[in-house]
Amino acid sequence: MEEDEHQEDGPEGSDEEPQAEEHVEPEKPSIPQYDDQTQALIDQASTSRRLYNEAADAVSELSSSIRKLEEKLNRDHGPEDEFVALDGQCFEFDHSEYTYTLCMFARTTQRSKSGGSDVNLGTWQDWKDVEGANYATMKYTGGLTCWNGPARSTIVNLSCGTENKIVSVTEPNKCEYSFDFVTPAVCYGSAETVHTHEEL
Ligand code: MAN
Repeated sequence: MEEDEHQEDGPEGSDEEPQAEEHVEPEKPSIPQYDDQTQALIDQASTSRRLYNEAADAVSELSSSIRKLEEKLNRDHGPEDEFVALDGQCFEFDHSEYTYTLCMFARTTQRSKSGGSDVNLGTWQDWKDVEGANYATMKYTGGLTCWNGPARSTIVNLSCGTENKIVSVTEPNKCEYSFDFVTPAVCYGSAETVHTHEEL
């Protein structure tokens, strides 16, 4: 007891030091300590929240794939679906100044060889009705708007060829592009042959 008293009676200023140490303690309440049962519930909630977010992300990705597949299913791929295999395929054409790209049923682009990003020359709109030659011309519209001009657009003329390939790109009018594309998909037989196929 005496010793205790001595300590207390001792340098009173030294009492302040332990108090100063105690001041560090208020930081502790910022990391709340829960009883085991509450902590278990918190952990369970965190896990559930993480699993929910992962599932929601997966649903969102699947919805996006379903939407894209539905769009693809609803697209007009020709009277015998002969263009379905081309849907989504991309082809490039090397021009002196630009590299042109055609992504079938999606978009056309132009990229300058001196740098810069892709310029949208149009997104898939529809087939261009040409009497006697349906499914021979594709329209891509609503591309990047030209300075003092229209939104860029592209016409893609299809003709029979042994491989899928862009054979020429021109700009007949400012910001109106014309691609010539050859493909086996338009190497139709005679109308009779097509008819016979339908009967089979
Ligand atoms: C760029 C290219 C050309 C186009 C002009 C219009 O240079 O996209 O094809 O004619 O812009 O300003």
